[in-house]
Amino acid sequence: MSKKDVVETTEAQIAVHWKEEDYYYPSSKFVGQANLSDPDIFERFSLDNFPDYYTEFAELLTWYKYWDEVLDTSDAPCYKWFKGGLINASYNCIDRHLKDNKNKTAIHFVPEPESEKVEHITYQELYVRVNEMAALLRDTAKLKRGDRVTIHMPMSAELPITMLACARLGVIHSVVFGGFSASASADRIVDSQSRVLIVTDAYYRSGTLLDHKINADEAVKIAKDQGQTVDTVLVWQRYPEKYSSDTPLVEGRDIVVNQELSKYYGVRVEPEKMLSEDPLFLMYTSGTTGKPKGCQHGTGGYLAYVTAMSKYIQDIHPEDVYWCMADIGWITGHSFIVYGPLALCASSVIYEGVPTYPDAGRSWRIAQELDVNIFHTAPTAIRALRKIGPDEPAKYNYHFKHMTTVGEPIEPEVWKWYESAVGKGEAIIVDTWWQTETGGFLCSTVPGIKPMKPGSAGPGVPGIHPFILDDEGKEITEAGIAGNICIRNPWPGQFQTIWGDRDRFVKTYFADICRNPDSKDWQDWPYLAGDAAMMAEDGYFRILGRIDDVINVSGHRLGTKEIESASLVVQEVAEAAVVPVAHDIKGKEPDLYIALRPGVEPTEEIARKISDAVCDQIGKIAKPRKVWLVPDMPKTRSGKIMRRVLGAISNKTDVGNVMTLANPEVVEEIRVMVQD
Ligand code: 6R9
Repeated sequence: MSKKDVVETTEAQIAVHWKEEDYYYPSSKFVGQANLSDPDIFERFSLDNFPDYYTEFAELLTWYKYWDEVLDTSDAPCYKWFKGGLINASYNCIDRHLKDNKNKTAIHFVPEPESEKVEHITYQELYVRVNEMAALLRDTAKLKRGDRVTIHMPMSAELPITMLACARLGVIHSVVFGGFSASASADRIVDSQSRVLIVTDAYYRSGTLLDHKINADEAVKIAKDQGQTVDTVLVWQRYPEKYSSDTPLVEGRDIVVNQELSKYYGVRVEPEKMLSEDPLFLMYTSGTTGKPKGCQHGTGGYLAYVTAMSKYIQDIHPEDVYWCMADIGWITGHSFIVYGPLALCASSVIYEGVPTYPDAGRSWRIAQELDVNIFHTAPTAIRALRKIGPDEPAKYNYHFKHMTTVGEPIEPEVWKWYESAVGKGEAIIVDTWWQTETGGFLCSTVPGIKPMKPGSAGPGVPGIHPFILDDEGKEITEAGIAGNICIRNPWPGQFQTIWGDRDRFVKTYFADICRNPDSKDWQDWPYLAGDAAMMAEDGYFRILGRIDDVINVSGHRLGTKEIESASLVVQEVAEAAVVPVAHDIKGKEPDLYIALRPGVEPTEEIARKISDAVCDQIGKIAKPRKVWLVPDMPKTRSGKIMRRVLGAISNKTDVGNVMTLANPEVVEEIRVMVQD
């Protein structure tokens, strides 16, 4: 086990934020309509019945051929779920709904400018558009089953259309969050060896139409320098009639999708019959070292899992209008805007802009106009909406039956405002704890069965068996003691590996707690999530935050190493250390400490240059709260930077005993600089 001092930090957090809270019970109206209200599910999904209980999830899908084996563990911990089964994700999200529901809205696309019309795309229209796009990908871009393609697009209806077109062909998509920089896109192009990049030329963000095409040119250039050639860039035009990007098209490389599609009008593409274990997509996420990890998700297992979670935890019925505010460029958007809701034939809302633009009522106007009744967002958005418009929800006529929070721990005060103001006391809330790696939920209450407890995610969802280990790798069975949360069993939504790096996959998530590295038995390979948590007497888990070097900014995971590496590109920088600082809206923000090279005078200009370098290389979401140009880093005698001391200074908490450091005097100097 890593020797990170989980208990010390978490107890401090608990003292500040967390009190044992009362339970909240779902209304009988909710329970009466819930997709899952039979408590026997926990009995059926006990480990004695593993892995067969997961066939209940797989049966929610339409298969060309059923599986030969539920779970193949012969290459543990790389598992194959529903092995031998044949399936297509695009078919399951679209074609199978046409017979009964072709005129139903699949996607409501809400552009950021309120003057623009909302686009309502029926399942039939989605079918037509996905088929035509699939034909373009196959015939113009020459993509085929197993190829990888990088998609760097903002929130728009064209993004799920592109993803589903890839899935139809068996092409593995890798979507990069739209707000990420060209360099982040390039890293993912190189790692996934994509020869095709798909982008949108422009998009709206807080009232400004941003040119996005420019990032594509830059990304292709950087990727080429790193040895990966992109021969085709497909450009969706955001407003083909009104606006086109100033960034010119590159002859022989760039193709305007909107125009090219005219060649494929009316073309239909048979969905590829994929093996259940074939990869569906890659989703890159930050890790403890600089290089992002390409989490590889399979087809049948992933789709079965997110469909079941959408049905039983999100409680989506076909007649619901469901709005998840996340960005499709993150796992939440993949699983709970696109694949899960569409597999269930729901109507899924996609909103281009930020929830608080142009004012704090925007989200509630959207909910009112579209009759949204299931709402899904993150603590960072809830905090922002609460801060700028605590009384806004009451002004609008919408009614949620169900709400979700995801991405970070939610403070009980914020939870209560969410429940009473946003939910108007009528909605149940699920606090879903999970990760990019896990595909779908791990801990949450089942809304029709278990009561809610503000600040706690809840027990493992049916089929997931969590437990806590201490730093020596011993199980903690007592309630109320913080440790490392782990999952005893594999599950179908679990990622299959890190793209191209099986060793890193095993090392990061399993090796530290593996009972026998040669074993092919799943019981020897519990999953280490990398979060600190504790279990209460009632079996509910309270998630306390990351134990590795990851900062969760507004629900987005940023590697401290990524930010540090970005700042080190600035010539004058000698050393960099990033620590998270509490922020009342974003949850955490990075504070960047910099020691300059000898002889370099600290200036505001250098600080700005460093901050810009971080934004350029990663994106604006990584922008440091402040760049502190310090005389030296506090270090241990073996030369390790004491990030914990810097974190205490940034957060104005006790730095503890620093006398054992190699340079204790610098701590006071930095403290004065930061705190006074
Ligand atoms: C889905 C998603 C994963 C990390 C995870 C944890 C934090 C997510 C949470 C939560 C407390 C919740 N996290 N949900 N912490 N309560 N309900 O967010 O995926 O971007 O990979 O982040 O987010 O620390 O390990 P991802």
